[in-house]
Amino acid sequence: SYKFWQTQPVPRFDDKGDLTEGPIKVINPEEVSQDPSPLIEGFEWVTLDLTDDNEVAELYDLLSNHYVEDDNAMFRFNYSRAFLNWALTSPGWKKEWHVGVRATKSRKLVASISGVPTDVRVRGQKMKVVEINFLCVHKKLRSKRLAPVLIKEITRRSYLQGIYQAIYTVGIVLPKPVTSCRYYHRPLDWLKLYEVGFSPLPTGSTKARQITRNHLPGNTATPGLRKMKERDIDQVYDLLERYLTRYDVNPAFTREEIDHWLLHRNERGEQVVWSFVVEDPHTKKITDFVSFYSLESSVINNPKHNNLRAAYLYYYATETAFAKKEEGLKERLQLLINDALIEAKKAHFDVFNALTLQDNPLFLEQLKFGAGDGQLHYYLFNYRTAPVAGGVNEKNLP
Ligand code: YNC
Ligand code: MG
Repeated sequence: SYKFWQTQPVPRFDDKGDLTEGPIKVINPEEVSQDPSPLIEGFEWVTLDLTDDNEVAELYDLLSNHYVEDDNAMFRFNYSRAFLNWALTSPGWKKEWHVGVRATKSRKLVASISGVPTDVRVRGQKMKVVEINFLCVHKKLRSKRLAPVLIKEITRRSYLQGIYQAIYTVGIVLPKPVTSCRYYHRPLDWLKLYEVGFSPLPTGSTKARQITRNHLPGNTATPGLRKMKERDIDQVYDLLERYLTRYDVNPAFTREEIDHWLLHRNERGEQVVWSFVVEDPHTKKITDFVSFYSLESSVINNPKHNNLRAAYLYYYATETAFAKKEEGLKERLQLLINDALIEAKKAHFDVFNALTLQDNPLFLEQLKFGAGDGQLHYYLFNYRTAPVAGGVNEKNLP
């Protein structure tokens, strides 16, 4: 019945199609409270300092024990400290948007919600938003209506900064998705996926046959594919911007964001994101690029394995998208993404994940990705727009 969500400026499931696009509620900055609402007895609000490694470690501990699990409680996301740092200190990040709840006496961190600023374009309208992530409540504090309190607090802190719209993804259905996607998985180490209970053995098949089926060549096939470097940023920026604006909803990155999101490196040399470009040997022009990020999951209660190393397809782009009638797009993407699989295999990932959005349906089945159980729903807060069809360009469907 969505007792909380029906009070929020989000579209309703029964909205008619004739409503105008744009903000749902006009926020008067003078009416925004200067103080957070009170928390349940014994707990208090804190602002996390993620420039302090100890506080990153506290957030890591909360999330690694209490964050998102699959429906069967077999796996739980295990975002690394390096990942949290990458995701939460993107250009323009604000300390005030790293919100925590502590137990007053023990000082233990028991809940979190965070945001980073960015710009998105929705059907050509560019706007500033806060991107919300890492909403988490300790298992012992569940079902006490703490989540709505956290959401209202990050909303208040966003409004105070003059940001009145938000974007977020959630695994469950809430009012009302802009688009909904399914996760697809491409085994890189099939035997391990089988042993942890992630991949079943299809009836009539054998382990040996599954391993052979998922085997990948040792080297990439696209001529000119190499690691992305700093000197590639301008060209990748230009290509990615043109590629992404083909979609109804897309991020409006700055050059600094491209640098941050695609070339992140930390002092300890822990890598979170892998980015590759294809450079034409004659013109030196970057014609394609592809990236993926690393996100492990803990394997809960397995005698042999305790983690699953997953690579997630991130941004990619190719000049073939701008050929007449997008001729060759499908073939080019299959080549490029297969090379990403090979690079992920070389980097010892166990599985490569992708969603059914953007041009992904052009290569998922062909490259032996299989449909998973998980869904991901995309939401906008305080902004109404018509649903985006299946997250894909209808005209691109194979
Ligand atoms: C969820 N994930 O429907 P109703 S994704 C949003 N996102 O409200 P309680 C959620 N709302 O139905 P619990 C939600 N999960 O009555 C539940 N809700 O209207 C709604 N899990 O609250 C739910 N992390 O506190 C219901 O539930 C109300 O104790 C119930 O806590 C929920 O980061 C949760 O999956 C998720 O830690 C914190 O289960 C807890 O169960 C938990 O009684 C494991 O809450 C980890 C997990 C969520 C990952 C994510 C994106 C979050 C987006 C939040 C919305 C942001 C809106 C924009 C704000 C800025 C605006 C500006 C400008
Ligand atoms: Mg609760």
